[in-house]
Amino acid sequence: MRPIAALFLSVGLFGQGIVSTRVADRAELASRVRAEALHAWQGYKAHAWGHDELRPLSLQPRDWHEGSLLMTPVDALDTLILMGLKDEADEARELIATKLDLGQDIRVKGFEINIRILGGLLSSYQLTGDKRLLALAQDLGDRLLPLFESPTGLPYMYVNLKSGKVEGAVSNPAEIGTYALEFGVLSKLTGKPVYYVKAKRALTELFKRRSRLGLVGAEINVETGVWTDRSSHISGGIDSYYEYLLKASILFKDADCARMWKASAKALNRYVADEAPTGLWYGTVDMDTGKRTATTFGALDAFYPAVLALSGDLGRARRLQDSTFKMWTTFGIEPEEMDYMTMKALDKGYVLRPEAIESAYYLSTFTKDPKYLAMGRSYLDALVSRCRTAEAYAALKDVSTGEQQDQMESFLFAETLKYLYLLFAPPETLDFPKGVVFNTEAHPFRKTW
Ligand code: DMJ
Repeated sequence: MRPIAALFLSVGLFGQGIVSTRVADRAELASRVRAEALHAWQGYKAHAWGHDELRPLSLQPRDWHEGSLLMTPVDALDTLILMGLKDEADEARELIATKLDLGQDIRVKGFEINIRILGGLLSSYQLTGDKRLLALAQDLGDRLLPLFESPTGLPYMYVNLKSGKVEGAVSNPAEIGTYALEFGVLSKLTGKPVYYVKAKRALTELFKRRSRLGLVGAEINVETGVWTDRSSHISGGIDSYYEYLLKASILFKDADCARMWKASAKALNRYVADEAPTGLWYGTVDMDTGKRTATTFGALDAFYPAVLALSGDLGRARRLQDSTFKMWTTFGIEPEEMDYMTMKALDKGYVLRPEAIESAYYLSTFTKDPKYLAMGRSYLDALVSRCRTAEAYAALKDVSTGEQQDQMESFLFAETLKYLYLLFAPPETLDFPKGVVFNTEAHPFRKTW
């Protein structure tokens, strides 16, 4: 790793008094993150090898379904590669190529399997050239296709990987609109347009059903196309629909997606954004009237500064990131959800989510402002002091008491530690933003076409 000069960064941001602090150089921070990733990986390997996840407190394996889909290895593989953990990456790749069984008689959530497994297989294929990963990706893409066979073209929520039987007619924009990147890359790499055609149709059918104000709701029936929950926000359940409109426009130079993104961003800024005394936030409104119905914001919403930065709106991106950092520092680590008027937590859990870190990485990349490196260091310190366990990393049940929970989601590897590492690592580690678009699980897709 290239040694980088030590930096003087401002911490104690946001009126707490600017304190000039000498921060260890970026290379040292990157190698700290790498060591933490290795620590958690070794815990997974020792106690849950071949399973979806490790339970970090009881040191027992956990599978999402009856059989394992190797959730952690698939999600972690490109991170191990980018961190230069070659032996670990090779071992994970071999496990996936020889043991991943996609034909199991299990009902899976299309969204999760798409972003974690299909996304992970495709990005790791692009990084390694291992054709076995592409073959698995195509097999999985084919098994997910029945999801789109609804009367509207909006995908169902669940599919049985063996029989193709679909279930879950009531879905939401995120679970409907988060296929275009993975399916688009699969189309590019296999030469079969069907994947992108279906995924893009889902995006356009959803966009078509926006309200007069240009907003989407929180729940829709994919068979009737009727909204069943008309509240509108950027949080979980809607979030990555917006993200994929923008990212598909960039990755595939798709002018329709660009148009849909621009119209959506405008409506969000007009109705959902909230200039509160505590800063700029995005809350919840009624999709038809624009009337504010909630002033909540949480760990998941913290993805939006990254999206704003990618879209070129650095002003809003910076301000929203200041708010999300305030959310983080108010509690020492971010809660799942809080009220931004009172700054009181409504859901005190922290499940090792990456979004605040992801946004710091984007803002650091686009602005080169060292403030975002200082933020990154705060995130790293909090993660290590609160979530590190003897053998891995654990979620928090309560950010105020620090009580840990027996859960380590695979996105700790795929996203949280990857974005932290990339924030400090030499920029040439990945050709972002020029040659790379990340899927919503932080799997980097390279524009090889
Ligand atoms: C990830 O699985 C993805 O980022 C998804 O879009 C929403 N959130 C989790 C991580 O918080």
